[in-house]
Amino acid sequence: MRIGIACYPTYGGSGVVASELGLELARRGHEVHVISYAMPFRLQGYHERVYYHELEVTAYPLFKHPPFTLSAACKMIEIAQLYRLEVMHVHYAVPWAVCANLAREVVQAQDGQLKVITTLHGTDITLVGNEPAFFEMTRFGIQRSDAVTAVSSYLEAATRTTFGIDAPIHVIHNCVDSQRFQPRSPGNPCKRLNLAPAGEKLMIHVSNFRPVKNVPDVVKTFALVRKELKCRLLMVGDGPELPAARSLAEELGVAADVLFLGPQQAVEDILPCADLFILPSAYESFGLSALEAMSCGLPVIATKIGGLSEVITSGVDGWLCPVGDCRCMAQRACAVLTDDEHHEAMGRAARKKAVEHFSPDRIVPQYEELYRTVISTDKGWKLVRA
Ligand code: GMT
Repeated sequence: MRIGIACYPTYGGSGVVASELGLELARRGHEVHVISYAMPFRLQGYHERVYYHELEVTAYPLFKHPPFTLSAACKMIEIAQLYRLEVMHVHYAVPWAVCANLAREVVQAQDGQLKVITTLHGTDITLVGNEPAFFEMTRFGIQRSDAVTAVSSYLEAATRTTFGIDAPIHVIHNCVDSQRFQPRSPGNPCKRLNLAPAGEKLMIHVSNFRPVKNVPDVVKTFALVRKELKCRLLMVGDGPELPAARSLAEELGVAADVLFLGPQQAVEDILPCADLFILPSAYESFGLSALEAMSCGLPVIATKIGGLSEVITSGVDGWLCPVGDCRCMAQRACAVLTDDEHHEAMGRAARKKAVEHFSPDRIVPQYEELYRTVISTDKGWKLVRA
């Protein structure tokens, strides 16, 4: 198939999922055309059958706000026509779903064919898309897509409730490449000497440091854990809450043991060095960063919110605590980090879950099947049943 993929390029789950999916589809022989306004970071390098098309937003003195949505739709039209794309698969509803619907209208008006698939990732429904400024257009983009997928059952239900949608929304979980995200082992060693010079345990948090991630709770939980055992915290990523996290670490007297590593291209090189992943989000539709950690054999301490319970089984491969309950997260973390047998069992279960339930071989064919169904269906997504 000839597939277009549009996504955000920045450090964020939707761009990662879109890029990894594109690479997997190309490996399976499909031709993949990725549209974004910068090279998505997980797409770097040369990959056979993957083509990147940069979208430029025209500036003009008259425009206080350059019309990004129109430029994106025009780029989709250009690429769809040039490469005879069959499907435009957009990741994150705002504004990509609307752009793709516009592009399809134009392509069809010129006697072409293009099907639109929208994958909902989370904040496009729960935070951004339901803002009054975007609500109606988000609903329109979703309703008019030929097929819609959500990355968790939780998000599917939330979309129905928020937007009053009754047509099918296909739940397709995210996946992780377990070959790349491997546990620490003699074959995949990790230089812990600088990270944990005194043999400390290592907790790790990876995110884009947005308010929804509850970054202060990472630091607060760590401060509680550190009172009980020798431990350090690795903070990977960048975003608006980073300066506050630094200040809080100072304030709580743990700054010397918190290492801010910045955004990292290859998080799979750092994750295996750590012992425990922490994700105290106020909301999380899936938690891809947690899944990547689990694939590296790390138990996860997270919040009982959104789709996280579809990824983490509390008490088996991690623990889920109420949002904001740092004491609960710290107690669980201490229990896991001070009992080697328990830690090893949870790490093994985490890896097993990632490999058995969330492998690309299990997930990507679900997208391929959806593409085939949508391409061969004339009347659009209302005929496509989950
Ligand atoms: O997590 C973020 O802040 C980024 C955001 C995105 O769309 O780029 O992530 C969302 O999509 C990820 C991939 O499907 C999910 O794993 C994340 O849970 C989801 N984030 C939230 O729901 C906050």
